[in-house]
Amino acid sequence: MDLRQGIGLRRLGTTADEFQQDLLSSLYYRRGTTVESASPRDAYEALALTVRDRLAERRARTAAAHFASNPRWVYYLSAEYLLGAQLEQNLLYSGTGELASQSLKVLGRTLEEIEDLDVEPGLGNGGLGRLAACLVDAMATRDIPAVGYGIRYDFGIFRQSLEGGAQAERPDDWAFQGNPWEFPAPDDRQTVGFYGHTEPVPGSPTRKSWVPGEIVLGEPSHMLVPGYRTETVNIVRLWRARGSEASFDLSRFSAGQYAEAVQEAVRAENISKVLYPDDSTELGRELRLKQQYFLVSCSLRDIIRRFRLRNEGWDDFAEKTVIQLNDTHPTIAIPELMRLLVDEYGLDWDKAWSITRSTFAYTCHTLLPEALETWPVPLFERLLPRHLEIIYLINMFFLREVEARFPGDSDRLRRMSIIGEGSERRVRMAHLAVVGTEAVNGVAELHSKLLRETVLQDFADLWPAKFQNVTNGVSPRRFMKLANPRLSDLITEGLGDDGWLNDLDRLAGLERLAGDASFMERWRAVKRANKVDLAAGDPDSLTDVMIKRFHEYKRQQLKLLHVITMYHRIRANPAGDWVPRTVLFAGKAAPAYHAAKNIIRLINAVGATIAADPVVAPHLRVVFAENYNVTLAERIIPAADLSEQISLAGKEASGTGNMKLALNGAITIGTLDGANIEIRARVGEENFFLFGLDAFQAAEVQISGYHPREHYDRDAELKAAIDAITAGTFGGVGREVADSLLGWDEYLTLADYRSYLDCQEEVERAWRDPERWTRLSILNTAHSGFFSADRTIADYAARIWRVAPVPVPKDI
Ligand code: NBG
Repeated sequence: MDLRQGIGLRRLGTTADEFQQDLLSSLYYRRGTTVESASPRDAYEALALTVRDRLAERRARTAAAHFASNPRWVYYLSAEYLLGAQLEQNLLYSGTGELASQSLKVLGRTLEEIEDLDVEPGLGNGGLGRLAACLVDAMATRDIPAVGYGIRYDFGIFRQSLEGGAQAERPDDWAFQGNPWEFPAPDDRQTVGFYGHTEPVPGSPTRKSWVPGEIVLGEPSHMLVPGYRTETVNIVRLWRARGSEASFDLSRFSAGQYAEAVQEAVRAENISKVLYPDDSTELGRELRLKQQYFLVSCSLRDIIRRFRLRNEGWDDFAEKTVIQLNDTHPTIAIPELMRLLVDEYGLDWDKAWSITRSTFAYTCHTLLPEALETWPVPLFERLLPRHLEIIYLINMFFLREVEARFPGDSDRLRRMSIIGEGSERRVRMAHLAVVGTEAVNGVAELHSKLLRETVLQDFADLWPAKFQNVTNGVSPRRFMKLANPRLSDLITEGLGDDGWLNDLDRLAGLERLAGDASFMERWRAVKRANKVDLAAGDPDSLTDVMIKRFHEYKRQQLKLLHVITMYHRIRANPAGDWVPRTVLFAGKAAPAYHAAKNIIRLINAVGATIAADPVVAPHLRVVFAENYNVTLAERIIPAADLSEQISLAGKEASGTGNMKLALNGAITIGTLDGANIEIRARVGEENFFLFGLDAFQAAEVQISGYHPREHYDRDAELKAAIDAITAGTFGGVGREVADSLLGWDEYLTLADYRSYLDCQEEVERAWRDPERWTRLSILNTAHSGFFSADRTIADYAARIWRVAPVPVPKDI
């Protein structure tokens, strides 16, 4: 089949004139407006469409190449994607930035003003969602045939603002004005069932038929995911829930019962209405499970549809398909594929199970027991009756396997069962995910080790080869080139060319410049200019950043105790030779997570007290940047001097902000947690500020009985910091924070306080020597090349997916 002729695409022009022509065409033909009346929004949309066309052309060639080679596909299932702003990225990836700036003049606009209209789709909570975006970027860059599947939430992660120093949340109506980057494909609509009952199929012991009680439509649209410096353009396909035609009740409407008439449609559409703003606790909400099944059901049908376009029968399915489960959220895909194969396509159980098991792989992103999803059996039974039956069968066969390996070990059976038998029976999604997949991976060395040795130990005993590690990575395009153009230019100059942008190990070449006086001078100037741009505080102060979701295990409260102690020290000795610092916090707290919100309030209260204190304010400033998102991260990271990665060891699975900051020349102060360990190993012990208990010691402390008060009683500065809070120094705010620290301090904040403070003094000694600091900074960048998402994808491709790149010829 020769697809080359089939495409017959007109090549889009690459000259300024042609680009401008296309821009005007977009304005006239697709926006339906004119130059004279074009609003900034019109200009933005016309430009977006013009750029999008360039990528769509590559997309068409990618699809043709993939179709012709019938490759093994990677399907990435993720409930979250934090894709970041699209315009800037797509200008870079299509190489049209310059053309765009030039052409916009015809509309009397500048690129800068247009870029402000480009709203980022905030379809994720934090690390997990942004990782998904970095990985799809790297898959395209590595020419891996892949589709990312997700949910097109109407409302993304809430917008955060501060009201009286407290977090306030507003809905994020990100696509209110439309989204020019999206291609709706209503013809690829899928039908999803919920509730109802199952009926036996005569003559078959395992096959059943499910009669759902509610039907919802899933309507996809996709966004283009271009690779960098390659022809490949992959897609992310996002599902939006719709009521079926039958869900509108015309007779009720005619009778004036307007709300009742649309009730069913509204119920259906609620499924993709809003992203759950919580990435750490199981919400126990029916709607969340509905979202998960909705994503999975639509995506699997789409995957099968795509498989059948090119293949017949089922023998090749697992050969041609690998489905990566991004955390447990899409785990219901395992029983769903079983249901499709057994009930709908009539395969026998064993065959279906062997296909299913070799199709899926699972990435775990947490160590917090409360973040491992479980669902009450009665809820499952009501919402997905057939799936529960299938899970019971999977569990029965699985437990037989365990019993055969460990005869008589009933305790082990109880621990490993997919159904937890506590006071309430629950389906353990992580167990299902391990049982139903070929590979399970953690996201950093320590995390993978702790998974094997603690959380999933029984499973690792049973199937040691199944467990792997793939250390996370980040996109150097977004977090260096786009976020930090000054540094990127300097690096390119230092290395001689910009090949490092998709071969990040080449940053190692900067090592030889780490002692070069003029290079160092310019490195410092870049950092300073970035700080001026950020305008968070004195650009000559040490910019100390802690940017991440608010969670007690991440220990923003530890940073805060440091700030309060500095406040006390400066007040006690105003004439001291203080290192000026700007402490910048940014991050959201889950709306129902009161302890985290209390910490935000306290940060702002402490910040206000310091700002109002003429003695301390010249030396210390606390800034809380509202509404942390990808766009804001891109502004803060390039300006950071010090990267705070201070979680209690053994709690942060990996972290990815730590990687972005190190790549941008910030130096880490951190614990031996998550990927910090690997960062330290690469950048060198002497170029990393280490403090605190390690994971083993932390576990020991907790086991042997931890008494936070002992630290408080023993350490006068710590006591003073906590007493200041309880005494009302910060407007009476934060007493709950103090109470929890003194009462139980789940994450050993007080145990690590002294070590952290000592380490901050080491930081200041280094800072006082600008030569030394600059060298540290350059070396951090030079040795962080490993943390490219391109390397992460190479690892997944080689060790988990067993897929090879399929380059897209330029002339196809
Ligand atoms: C987060 C971890 C981070 C990790 C990211 C990406 C969840 C459930 N987990 O440590 O907390 O970097 O996943 O792997 O969001």
